[in-house]
Amino acid sequence: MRQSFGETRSAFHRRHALISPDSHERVTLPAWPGCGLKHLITPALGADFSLFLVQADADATIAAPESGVERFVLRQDGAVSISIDGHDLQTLDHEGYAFFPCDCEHQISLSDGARILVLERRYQPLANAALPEPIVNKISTHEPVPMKGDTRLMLQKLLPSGDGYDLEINIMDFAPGASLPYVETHFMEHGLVLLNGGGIYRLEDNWYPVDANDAIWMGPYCPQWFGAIGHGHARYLIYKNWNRDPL
Ligand code: UGY
Ligand code: MN
Repeated sequence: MRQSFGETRSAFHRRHALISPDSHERVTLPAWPGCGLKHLITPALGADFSLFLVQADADATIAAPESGVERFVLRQDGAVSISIDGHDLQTLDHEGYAFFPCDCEHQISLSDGARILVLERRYQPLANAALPEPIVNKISTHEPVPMKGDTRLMLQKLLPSGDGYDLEINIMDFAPGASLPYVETHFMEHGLVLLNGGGIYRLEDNWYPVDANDAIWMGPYCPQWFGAIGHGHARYLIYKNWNRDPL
């Protein structure tokens, strides 16, 4: 989508934000040597997580985050491999992803130019629930299932649903003309990245045209609805905090 001079589609409100690529800001961080980072969603907005894009400017090796932080990584481009607990490197290929529970010793190896999407948040432990297992997989291994019986709106859950997991990361695929069945409002929050296609996103009382590579933060109780318009499918990756009592 073209921007006029001095304008942006990015918008920041109390319960939501739309972050369009024209307003990405590149930074470096000590924990990501040799990489440029573009933070899309951070706790500074009010979110309980960070969602950011990473591009390696040289071959880079990245260590696990600080204790208590869980991490999800989706390969976007280039050579990306991971090692867990000192085991052999495993390569992430097309739409490959990895989930590292908190305190899971691991390394991410990125070749020069490789790109990944990263989500990190502080784990919410649950008494008597074992820590979740690390996962290395790819999106295409999950059979899409219709959401609420509508075959024009397909869902893939990338993480298992055991008690140890305190988050969901899903892929939602909308056929042209499909929409969410109602305006959702819930206590969970979302981080969303549009992977393909576009449509209209309702966030609180605003309606936004959205396109591939846009990111959205939906805070708790943000009224939300999406309708896919255009010729192709619209498809997004969506995080939500999950499986934990809101008290
Ligand atoms: O899982 C969800 O809450 C999802 N249906 N929300 C959304 O797509 N905005
Ligand atoms: Mn929702």
